[in-house]
Amino acid sequence: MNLETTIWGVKLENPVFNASGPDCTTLEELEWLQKSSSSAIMMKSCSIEPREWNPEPRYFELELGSINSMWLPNLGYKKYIEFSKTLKQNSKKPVIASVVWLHREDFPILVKTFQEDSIVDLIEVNLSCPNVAGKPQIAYDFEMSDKILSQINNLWNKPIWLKLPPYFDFVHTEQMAKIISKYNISFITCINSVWNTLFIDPEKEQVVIKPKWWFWGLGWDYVKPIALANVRKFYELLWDKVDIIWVWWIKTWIDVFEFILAWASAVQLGTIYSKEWKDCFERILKEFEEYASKKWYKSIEEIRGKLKVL
Ligand code: RRO
Repeated sequence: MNLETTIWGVKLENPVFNASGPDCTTLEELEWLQKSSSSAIMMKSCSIEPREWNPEPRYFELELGSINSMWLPNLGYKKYIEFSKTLKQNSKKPVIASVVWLHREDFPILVKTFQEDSIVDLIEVNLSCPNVAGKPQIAYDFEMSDKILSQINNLWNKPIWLKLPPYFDFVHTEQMAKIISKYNISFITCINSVWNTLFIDPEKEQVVIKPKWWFWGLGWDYVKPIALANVRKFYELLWDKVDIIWVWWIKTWIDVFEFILAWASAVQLGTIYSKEWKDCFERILKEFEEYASKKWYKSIEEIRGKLKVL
């Protein structure tokens, strides 16, 4: 089976790579990704200044998913510009930057510098980090999102995509789709963690993680139906304007198959990558390929968007 897929002209050997989340913060971690079967190297979302981790416990695994409140730990954008050069020297794998703001003026600086001074292939603008205390997720503020995109719209030559939070009502998905279609956005990631969730350990009668007043972002099986619905709805609204839609709550080959059916062109591994480390790419791809071949599919394109409706 031909596993190749393309994102806005950037060819990927297969549709599976890491999410900008766990284990993609240091050069050593990124070099591990380079050696793995991940089809691209996605770097951790970065800010202007370096940031530390939130106090522990900040990550917890539940039966059906993981919760995190990492707090955007990263080494500062200048390091990722350096890393991208080293990574591109050593292999042809696409390298993807991810940028995030803490102050209003940050996005234009970050996007412009990655456009001009780095050799990354693609840039993700993270409008949905859920874990910075006192900062709302930007993509829930439609006026602010519009303003930010208008500020950075003319700064890009490299393709830009947006990482979005989940939307729970069509009205909001439609509002965001309208904004996206005004600007030069190539694709979007659906969905970031579902923020504002709480888990209680009944034995200890206690919350399980500490930062941001014990509330956190939820992922994995708990959020899969929400992620699928967001991919599909954005497909219906933007299929002729935004090329590719991604997700990152992937655990098994079944998830890969379902998200591609719903119209994702590629998928990202977050929680499973932090759990199984780099071997998960090869395992999931092999299982996916076996299943798709059994159904006589010969390419990703044959599967993409072919979800049957009643
Ligand atoms: O670092 C984090 O706490 C984090 C980020 Br930037 C993000 O986009 N999504 C998430 O669940 N955690």
